[in-house]
Amino acid sequence: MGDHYLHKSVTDTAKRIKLLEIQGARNVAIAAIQAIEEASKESKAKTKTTFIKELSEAKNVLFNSRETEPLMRNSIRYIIYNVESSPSQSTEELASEVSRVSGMFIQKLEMTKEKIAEIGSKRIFHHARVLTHCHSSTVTNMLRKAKLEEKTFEVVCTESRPVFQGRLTAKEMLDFGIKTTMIVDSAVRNFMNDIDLVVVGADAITSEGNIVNKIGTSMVALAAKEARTPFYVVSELLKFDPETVQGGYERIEERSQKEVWPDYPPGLIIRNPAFDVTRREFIHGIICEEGIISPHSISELMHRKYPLIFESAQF
Ligand code: RUB
Repeated sequence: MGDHYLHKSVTDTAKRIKLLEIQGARNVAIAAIQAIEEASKESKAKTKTTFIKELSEAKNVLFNSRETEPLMRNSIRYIIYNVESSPSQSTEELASEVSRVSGMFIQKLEMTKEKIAEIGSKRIFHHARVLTHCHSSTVTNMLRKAKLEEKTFEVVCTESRPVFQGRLTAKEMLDFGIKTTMIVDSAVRNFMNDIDLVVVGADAITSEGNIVNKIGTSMVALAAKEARTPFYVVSELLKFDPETVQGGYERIEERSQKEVWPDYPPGLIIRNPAFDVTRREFIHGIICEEGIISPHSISELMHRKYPLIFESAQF
């Protein structure tokens, strides 16, 4: 590895992300940013070139921990872009630049989360029955806000097989004092006629306005469309994947068969994609920090609001 090395915070964080000890796009991105920051604070690099090599090795390890995480990629590339374009050559100064940009990014994520909650909670009306799939911290924060506004509503959570992130959602809802029902994933259509609106998170938003979220989301969207139930995606704009503008497809992570059946019989083929794509025609609106927008407007909005995301996409 020459005179540069991988910091333990990076390898540990990548491992925890892979094992789903840290889950959900926002938590994954924040953990990755913090790992990069810690690594650069303790970097022993003597030159800017070595410092950047360390950063890009850390980037590769973190990017490989989970494939479908453009928020993490956008944040880390943006940090590296700032270091590359800094006039400074001193590694101490570059490490402070990493801290500055990391802090700014995390603060931005906090602000967007609150803004989204403020906007989205208005769609949670009195006595609404809200269905959600998997666990999205952006969704649960929005529902918490609606509850704090003293609205009475109930939530239906799917289990979200194979690793049951729906249980995290259910526990959070109960902690917030929200009436909560859990159903198995395959019961969604059965209950859809009793649901007033569906809210799901996103791991990625593509240039065409499609969204990538936990496996099964597209089936929930299909059932919602059939029942004419509004289907909202609740997501910060920084989950937009600039690579999709250039023709790239969002890669869908395929996880271990053992998550589906730990001691599966030999010879059996098991497929376990973590996410699927919900096409924009199924999406009523994307609830983001800029308001409730049509998925059609995403590329234009991104170019206007976050031009640097396109510029830093090469890093
Ligand atoms: C989590 C998932 C979430 C999004 C958004 O999948 O699909 O809906 O990541 O979450 P996994 P957030 O558990 O496999 O990571 O709003 O917290 O970013």
